[in-house]
Amino acid sequence: MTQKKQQYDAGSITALEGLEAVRLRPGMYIGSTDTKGLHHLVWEVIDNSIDEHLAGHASRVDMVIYENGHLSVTDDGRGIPTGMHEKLKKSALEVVMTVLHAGGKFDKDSYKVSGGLHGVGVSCVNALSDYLRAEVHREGKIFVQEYSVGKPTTEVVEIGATERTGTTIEFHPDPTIFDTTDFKFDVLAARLKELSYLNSGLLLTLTDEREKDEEGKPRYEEFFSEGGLKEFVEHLDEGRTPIIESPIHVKGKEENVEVEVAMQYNTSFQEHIYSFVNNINTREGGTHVNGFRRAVNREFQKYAEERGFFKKLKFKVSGEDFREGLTSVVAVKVPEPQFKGQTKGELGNSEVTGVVSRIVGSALKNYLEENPKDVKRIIDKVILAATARHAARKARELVQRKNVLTGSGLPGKLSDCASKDASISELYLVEGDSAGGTAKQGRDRHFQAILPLRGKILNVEKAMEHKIYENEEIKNMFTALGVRIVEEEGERVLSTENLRYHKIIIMTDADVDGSHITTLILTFFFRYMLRLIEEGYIYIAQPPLYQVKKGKQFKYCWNDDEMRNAIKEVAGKGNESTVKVQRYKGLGEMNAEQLWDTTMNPEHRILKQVTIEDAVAADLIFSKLMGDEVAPRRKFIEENATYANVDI
Ligand code: 0RA
Repeated sequence: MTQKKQQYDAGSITALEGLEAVRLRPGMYIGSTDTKGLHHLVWEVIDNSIDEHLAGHASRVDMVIYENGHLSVTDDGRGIPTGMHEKLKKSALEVVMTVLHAGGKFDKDSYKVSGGLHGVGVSCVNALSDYLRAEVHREGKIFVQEYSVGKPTTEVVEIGATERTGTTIEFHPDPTIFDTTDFKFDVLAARLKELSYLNSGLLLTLTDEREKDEEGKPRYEEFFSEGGLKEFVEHLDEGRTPIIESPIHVKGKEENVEVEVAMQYNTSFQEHIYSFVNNINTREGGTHVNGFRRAVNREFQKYAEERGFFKKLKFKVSGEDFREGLTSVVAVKVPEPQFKGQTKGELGNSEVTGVVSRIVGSALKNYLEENPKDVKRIIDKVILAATARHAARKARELVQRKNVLTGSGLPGKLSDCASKDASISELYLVEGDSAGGTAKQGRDRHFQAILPLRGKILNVEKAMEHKIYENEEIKNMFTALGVRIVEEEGERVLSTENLRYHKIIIMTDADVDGSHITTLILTFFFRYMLRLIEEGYIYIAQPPLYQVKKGKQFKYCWNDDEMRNAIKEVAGKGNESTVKVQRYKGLGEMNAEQLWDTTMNPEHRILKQVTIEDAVAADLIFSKLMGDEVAPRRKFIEENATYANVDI
């Protein structure tokens, strides 16, 4: 007995050293300890269940958030093996849960994720949880083991009989490690939805016991897709008008690399490619995306040229033209993926380019031959795109050349700041000339510049590109910011080398029109200057909604709660009725001093930084709000009424 115990301890020591490192430097393993890192734990746990599905053994995954803040993931796979691990003299279950990088699978055929942030293993989750419980249904028996901060607190015990197989991991994140331990329903639901498209046939469910309806039923959602990526593309294009009957769907496998692609052409002018490797979003693309683009360009070019469709054009049709208005999802499964790039969001495996290009190429060839009507519509659109791009380039060159020629080249409407140091300089984009005037008086001219925009700026979601460069407000934004669009290897990129301000602040009225204008400006940044959002340069100013005033005393309030409190404070208890409340509907109702105090003074103002937390979600919102289809826009505005009804 004593000997056995010693062995147990000796075995645990190496394991604990590994997991101790995880607790010491959690950021190295899960990215961060904020809400993003917290949810990373969940992705890590579901990844294992998804792997069971990919190996052909699991058909559903159920996630539950409990009232006490625990979260569990249950699958109906084979169950983690519980037998003795020969070398370590411990249950395999304990090895998987307590040894760093032991992983789940011992077989080489599975598509495990190496590099990137996923794939650090469920033992990391264990190390970062103050409580974890693993329950395995296997070979007719139920086995359970519990842990705390990565260490077993019980042996593996058999607690009963069962007719099913599968694994449940229930855990509670360690609050001494994480800034927050509050799981977000929407974040989890968005990922489960995405996973359902990426793994057709797999049922995923989410139950939130923290939120109950009148009958006491917890909040519950199911995610299931029969059509997989085809349905994913249809979902992404909900707000757009398709031009071909149904998405083109390609599936194939070569040399252990599985490829699935779905693509749809719509009447918009943008290209949207969402790409995944082993279910993980590769935001920066990579070799799989290159292979896809190569195939699309090659097959369409060949098809159109063989039939003489481009004979009359006086300019070359470029790769971009074949992909205008194209929404696609490219998903590959690669046994040993290598991730590159700043955020490890780019696939590096060079062999994947050829595989994707061949599989997509041969499927497209067939499609082109078998669907002449749809293809005709696509080719017409390509020709239109090429023509428009030709016109746009001329318009853009004209605008950009003018800047260089006319000295400072700055727009007449810009009230520039004195500082030439971009890192401290701010540009306020202000709705209307009158608010612009107030802002100009109120600002600190040393570092704050003002550019008034006239009314509603052009809706770039609906406009052709060359129209954009003809638009006065948009031209002014380009020149004031000092950015240019340049072509590199046939692709357009935003050059921010000469960016003149590191804070670009959208300041509009706190009413429906104001938020519409903010959305229009954001759509412009999203489509044409995405880099500025990605690099964190775009902000939204938050003017106050009320001023509560009595005599010489006053307070600014940003919401109704603050306003009610301020009334009590300013008027004194029992004196509420004699107080004056001013509701600000427009920036114009504030004088220069008030605007400085509340909205522009860096010491008091509230700025909301615009981030792209989830490009897929953001994009969906933009196309719904700005696209052709009215119904999804109305639905979105209704569902997000708080966004639209600041105007009481
Ligand atoms: C190791 C080997 C096998 C399955 C698993 C691990 C496994 C791990 C997890 C984690 C969550 N759910 C899971 N389901 C299975 C294969 C076992 C066999 O060959 O029967």
